[in-house]
Amino acid sequence: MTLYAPEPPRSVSPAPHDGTVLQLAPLPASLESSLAEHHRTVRLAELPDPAGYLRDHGDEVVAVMTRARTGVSHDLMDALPRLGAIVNFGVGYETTDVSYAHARGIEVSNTPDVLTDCVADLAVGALIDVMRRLSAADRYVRRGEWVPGGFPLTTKVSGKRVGILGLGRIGRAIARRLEGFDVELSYHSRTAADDVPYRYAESPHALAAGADVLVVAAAGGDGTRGLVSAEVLEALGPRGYLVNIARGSVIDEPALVAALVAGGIAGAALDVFADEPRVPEALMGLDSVVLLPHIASGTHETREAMAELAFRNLRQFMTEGTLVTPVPGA
Ligand code: 8YV
Repeated sequence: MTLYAPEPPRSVSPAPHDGTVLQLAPLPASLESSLAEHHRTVRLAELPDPAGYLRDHGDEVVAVMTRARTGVSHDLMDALPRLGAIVNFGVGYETTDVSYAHARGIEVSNTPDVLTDCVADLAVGALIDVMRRLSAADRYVRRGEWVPGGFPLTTKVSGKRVGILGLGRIGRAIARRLEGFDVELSYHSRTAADDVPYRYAESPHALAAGADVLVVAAAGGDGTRGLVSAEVLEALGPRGYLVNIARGSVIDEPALVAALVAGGIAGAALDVFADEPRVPEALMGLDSVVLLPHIASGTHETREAMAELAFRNLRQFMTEGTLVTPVPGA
């Protein structure tokens, strides 16, 4: 359907930000219908000539809805002179240059908190999966191998040393859950936190060197790119496990693949990859690796809460000119 001249919504938002909402990425159905119901919404990717639309109608757009994989480029911001808000469906927003947006007077929002529980739950589940080989054991039973033999022994989770890279909301929620497993917790983040009982490690390398499991919970983007390097993986060692529920970019993926293939680390549970949805072919046959399709926030409850919060951000911007959960500047 062409949306050059969208149907007027049932209740167009009043000033101060009357105008078109440009949707850049697919969103949950409930969010898309709220958008269509309340705001003039244009889905850029569905237009026959997106560049032509931006040229002829770019000055009608006051808000953009996007998600982490898509973000908003400099060129797109430049093409939308009245743009005032970039509303992200998701907590991560590393694909949007927030400093550039702020310099142009554009505010950016994300969906913090509402997904913390589910992402932390999945991190713990993935950690147990890779150490106890749940997915591998499931495949073993399905292949009919249980009858002839016994499944190889695995690695105990409780009592281990777990290092968390990035102690933000999600890192803290993972740590809280793991306290129940009597693990020894340490962490590394840009600055030490004074309100947690966990040991602070001065660097990712020091964190990995003192951990049996390294859990990556740091935000993506240039500031954390390749933080888990070949050297960090080497420090984690052949008995160490890696869990990543953050962003593929935080890990040097070729180094990780090489370490897993060579037994440089014991295993990895990965919900995120450098070039999603592509997963390195070399990992496909490894039982020491749990491969997940970026599902950490993917429950009905959490995606609905994310959709609601994203919509509340948009609505408040359109009616009052402010955002509910704006992201901070650099
Ligand atoms: C989503 C996420 O899978 O919120 C994030 O940053 O990575 C996940 O919750 C997705 O990116 C939502 O667009």
